Amino acid sequence: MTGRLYVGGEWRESSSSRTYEKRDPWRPSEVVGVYAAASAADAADAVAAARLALPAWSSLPADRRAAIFRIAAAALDARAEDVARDMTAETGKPLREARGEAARAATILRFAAGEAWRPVGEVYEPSVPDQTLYTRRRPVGVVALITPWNFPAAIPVWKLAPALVYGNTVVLKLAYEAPRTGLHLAECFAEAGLPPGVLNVLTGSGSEVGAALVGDPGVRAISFTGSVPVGHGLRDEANARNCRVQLELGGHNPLLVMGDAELDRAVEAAYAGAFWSAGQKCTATRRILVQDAVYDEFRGRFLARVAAGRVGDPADPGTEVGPLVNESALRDVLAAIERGRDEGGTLLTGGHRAHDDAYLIAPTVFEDVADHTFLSCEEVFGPVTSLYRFSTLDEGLRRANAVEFGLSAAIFTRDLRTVQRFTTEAEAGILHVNSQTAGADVHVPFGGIKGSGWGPHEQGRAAIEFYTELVTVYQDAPAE
Ligand code: UN1
Repeated sequence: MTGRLYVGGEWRESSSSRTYEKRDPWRPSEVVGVYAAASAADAADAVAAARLALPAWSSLPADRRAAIFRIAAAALDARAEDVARDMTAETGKPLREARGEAARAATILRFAAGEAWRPVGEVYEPSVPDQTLYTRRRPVGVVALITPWNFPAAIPVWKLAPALVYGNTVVLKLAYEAPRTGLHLAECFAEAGLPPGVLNVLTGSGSEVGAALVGDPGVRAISFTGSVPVGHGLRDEANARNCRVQLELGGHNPLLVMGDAELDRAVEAAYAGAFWSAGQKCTATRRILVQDAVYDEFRGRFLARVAAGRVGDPADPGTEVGPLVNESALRDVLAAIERGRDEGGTLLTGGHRAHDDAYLIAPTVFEDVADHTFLSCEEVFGPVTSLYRFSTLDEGLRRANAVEFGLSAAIFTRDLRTVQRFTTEAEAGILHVNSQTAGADVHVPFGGIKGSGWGPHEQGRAAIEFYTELVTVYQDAPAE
């Protein structure tokens, strides 16, 4: 498989002619594709193409934009199985999750098509006669989208769909580790007849292409999902030139299991939250806090569930936990596990590489991890979670909240007063009552508080905030 850049409606090589090989995390000796390594010059060309396309696209009636989205969604549905298989081959995401994600990407496009019909302003009572006083949301201009490999279909789409529907033009930087999945999206839009330059798609390294986009004065807004240090660096540089920035960063998401919880459901949710996608979600469950009365029972059932889990080849539709994305991720996660042990954590299961070739780590569960130590505070992007024992709801909430991050949090309980306290006091942007910490419906806002994000939330109606500029119009009628 080979892939090129999509710039100004044309498929082309990198201006530097450089390419890179993408390997399969399950069979690292196998090259699954060769992709263009875009240069800073390609990034500049993509921004120029997006600027050129902006006036015509932003003045196109919304129903015409929406029509293109509906065709692109159908094109994506038609190739959903290929998208899923390519996603599995290049990132190691288990096929069962990859299939769900491919379908979700098409659903996001259909939701966005509907958004094209919604109001983009409000009318107010005037304060003088013969005046019409209203607001209008207008496109921001050229937006750059810098996307991660862990949701290589859903995240590019949930950024590009609102960006385009509100009349912006886009330069999409795909994750280095997931080029093929994202190129499917570009192909679907090309098939759907999107005008040249409205969506430009680049593959290659973040340090080169991402950096060029951040510094390009033609880029008016940047939406980024990824790591904290990269996000903060990008924000500081872009904000200094008055470029809008939206960041989706990490999480350290707690799951609270109360004494009255439905334990079987809580166990399933803990397993899925901690280990699906090999824990490589910013919404993954990093801490499982269990109330005294049910701690031992929960611990036993959870460890049994982990032992029964299907770990292995991600292309097998029965596999629940596959490999990590690459060798450096494997090394980082193994080092974090080592550090967890050094700092006094007890390893209950897992903790080791589980395959000679594949970047597979056995689902790993710790206990006795002190609250202030590395594993309890820092995001380890892998299949690693820890169990904590607590007694009162006050204590549980206080400890759940005692991290820098605030992306998602979950609780299992049947008690309404407990739910009320949780939804009022849990410090996270996404709260789950009796469901796992991960997951994001297409039509509701998604985003964190505290150190998990920056700027307005993504998805649903909330996306309009970031991708439009609000202007207020005082429109006085001329005298007769
Ligand atoms: C989900 O939980 O389905 O990168 C979505 C991430 C988040 C998206 C999570 N921005 O993991």
